[in-house]
Amino acid sequence: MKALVITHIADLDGILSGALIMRKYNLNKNDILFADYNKEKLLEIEKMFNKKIKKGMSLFITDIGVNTSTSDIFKRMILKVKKNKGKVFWFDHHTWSDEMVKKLASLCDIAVVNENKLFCAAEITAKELALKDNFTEKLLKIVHMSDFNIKPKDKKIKTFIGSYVLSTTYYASFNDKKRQQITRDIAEQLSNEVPLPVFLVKDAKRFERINKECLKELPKTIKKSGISAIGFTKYVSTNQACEAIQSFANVDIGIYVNTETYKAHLRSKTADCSVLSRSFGGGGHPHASAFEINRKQYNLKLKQDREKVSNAILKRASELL
Ligand SMILES: [Mn+2]
Repeated sequence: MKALVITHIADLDGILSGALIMRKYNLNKNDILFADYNKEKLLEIEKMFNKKIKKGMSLFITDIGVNTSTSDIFKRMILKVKKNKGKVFWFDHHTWSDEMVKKLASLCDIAVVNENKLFCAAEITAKELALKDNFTEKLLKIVHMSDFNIKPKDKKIKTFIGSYVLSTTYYASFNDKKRQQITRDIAEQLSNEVPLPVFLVKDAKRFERINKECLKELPKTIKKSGISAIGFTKYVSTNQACEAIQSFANVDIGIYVNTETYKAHLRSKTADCSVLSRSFGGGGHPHASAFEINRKQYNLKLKQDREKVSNAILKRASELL
């Protein structure tokens, strides 16, 4: 089958979902487009998609949810595939609004979407493609722990997940083109049954020291209001940063703003933080979600702008949650 894949760039779940489809249908690494929730970046992906789409080509979208700012872009791409007599498959496990299900999932040939408490995107993808080999099974167990933030007991698995978290966090600071390329390289290795590429381990090690230092910067930036607290730093793994904020401020919702990528990452123990993320044009799960800070509006290098951002987010949080 001729196919294109649009999958999530940020973590192992998205990358593996793409790699599984790549292996099943013998795709080239350039047939995978790594995307995010950002509208401008998704418009770039659409341009790449438009260059690649051919008659009879199918489209797989994996590990990506949709929000009101990106839904029209996805709709255009889906309709284009259908017009070219291709099929569209969407495998996701993030929270979808009823409106988006109606607008987009209904256009797909197969859509396994919306919040899924049991399976992450790679698991759904493997199931739908009937991939049951040892390599896939083994890796799915790891990606499941990684995506659901389950701490592994096995030390080797812990290091394995840690390498992916550190390296993908590092690659998030690359420019778009370089990040796209290196993520495709990871997918290619995974599709060739190499679970842990050598360059990725090296990059993770190189990044580990920076990660530790930036994590130390976090506590002095934390601001708290009600059940939420927010902190600013960069080059830190998302879960680690949010957990540090939650425990430091003793709150339910930890909000980590990455001053490099302008992304706000939310983690909560009880409250549904995805409501807050969606209100800012982002998305995710009830206890793990994210949204983008407007670069044109704020300069996160400036203290006064960081304060404006924290105030706006904490205010909205106290209104919604
Ligand atoms: Mn995922």
